[in-house]
Amino acid sequence: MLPHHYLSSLTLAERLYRQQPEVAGQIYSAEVLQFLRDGVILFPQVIEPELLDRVDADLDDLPRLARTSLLHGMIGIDGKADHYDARVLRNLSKLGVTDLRQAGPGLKLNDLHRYFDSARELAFSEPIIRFLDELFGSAPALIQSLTFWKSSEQSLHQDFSYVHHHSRLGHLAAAWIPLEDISDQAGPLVYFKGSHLLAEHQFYDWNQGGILASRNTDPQTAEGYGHYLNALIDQQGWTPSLYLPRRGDLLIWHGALIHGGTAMADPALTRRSYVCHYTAAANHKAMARHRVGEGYDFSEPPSLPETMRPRSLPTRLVTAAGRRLKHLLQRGRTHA
Ligand SMILES: O=C(O)CCC(=O)C(=O)O
Repeated sequence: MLPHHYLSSLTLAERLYRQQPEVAGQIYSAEVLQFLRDGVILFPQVIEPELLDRVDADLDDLPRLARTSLLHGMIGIDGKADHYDARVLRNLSKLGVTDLRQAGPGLKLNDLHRYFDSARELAFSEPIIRFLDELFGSAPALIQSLTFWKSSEQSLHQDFSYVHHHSRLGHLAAAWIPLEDISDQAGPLVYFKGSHLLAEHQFYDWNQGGILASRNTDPQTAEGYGHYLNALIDQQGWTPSLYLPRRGDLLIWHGALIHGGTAMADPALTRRSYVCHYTAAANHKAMARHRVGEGYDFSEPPSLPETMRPRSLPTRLVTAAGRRLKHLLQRGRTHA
């Protein structure tokens, strides 16, 4: 994938904004125009507190669910070897972590929307869907959701190099939803306004001009990416913004915005957040399969943790027979 492929896959809104901003100005809402200019937009207090309470209650169950082999998480997201061992949360103990809520920075749980209705509803909250629908010009679809306990401490990056499970790479945006008020000591999200409007010569060369990162990339190239972005930021004079939201706020960023997780000043502080990546549903093969309200979910049909899985037929027969026997005995007692 070369820079010009990326640029030709941008949303119509962005292509218009780049080429004829005055025409775009007459078509799109103030929110979308601000997003096209800055690469980011904040919506204060738009997420319903009751929904966040339900997410909290479900997350309280996680230590129990983490014993199953199905719940996936990641540690060391800048590519440390631990990452692969801890992909299945049961393996967290290999890293000396017994309660995942106590894990250090870098732990992210993948796709909790597949386990919890609350997380699914949060990913498809109305303010997110309404905004992305206008931006993409078609219904948005969820690519993945990530749940963080603490700062990711992830170095600066642009999502499109890593999140490319969709056909039109330029149709990519993410929502950052705080699950609590975020302290400046907890390693907040940092981003650089305007850094999403890359020109063709400003993309990092991952491999022969290609713009996608790969697990097999040699470590020097991966390290060079951070240096490259920092040099570009200096050269362009982009300044960092820290995101210090309150529970109920929402931030949406562009798939090419330079951002990362800052270092935790106080390692004891949590920075609970829910981060969802979206693309446009248009042209996606799986689109008809997983409709959720006005949006779409690209993930596989939900796989359930062991504790919530349907039981085998013999187990169900034995349980049903036991229930029937109990019922008969109770009836016998009332008739006696
Ligand atoms: O919240 C963070 O620390 C970073 C999240 C992030 O960079 C991402 O999901 O792309």
